[in-house]
Amino acid sequence: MLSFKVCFVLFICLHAVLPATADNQCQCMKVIDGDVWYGPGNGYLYRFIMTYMTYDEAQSNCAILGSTLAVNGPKNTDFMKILNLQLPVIVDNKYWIGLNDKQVEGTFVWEDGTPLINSEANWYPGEPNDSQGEDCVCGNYRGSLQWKDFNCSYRGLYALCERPE
Ligand SMILES: [Ca+2]
Ligand SMILES: [Ca+2]
Repeated sequence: MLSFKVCFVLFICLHAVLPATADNQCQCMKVIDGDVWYGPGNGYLYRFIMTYMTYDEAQSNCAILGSTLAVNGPKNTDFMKILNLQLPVIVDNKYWIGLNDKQVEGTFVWEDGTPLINSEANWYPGEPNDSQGEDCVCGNYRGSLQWKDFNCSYRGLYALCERPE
């Protein structure tokens, strides 16, 4: 009985200390097929690939891991800040997210086929500007967590991959 009470008190304290997660989803790390994935608590897991890639290469590399370029994480800066604490290496680096306007200029679409809506958008000031035909999106320009459109064939960004928990 005593140990039950201790467990219960510990449970309550942990709940008070840890940031709230959506529906008690995993704020943790998981090893899948030998790779470590991080969950910031939004129901998805993330892996950061530190190789300079074009957008298409980043898509392929995420697909090899059974994932896609990040879609749900970049929509919520609070979760991205938690992920940055879990994976500090991403803080200062530029990476592709799963968002582009390849099909129709100015109409950005997520990798899951849904259109970008205004309330999700987190553009760096002055972006997107389609400078010389930029159609693919960087999710962390100048460490701001804000987005910038880049030329899809620019081999100079890392990849942030995402998969469901
Ligand atoms: Ca464009
Ligand atoms: Ca741009």
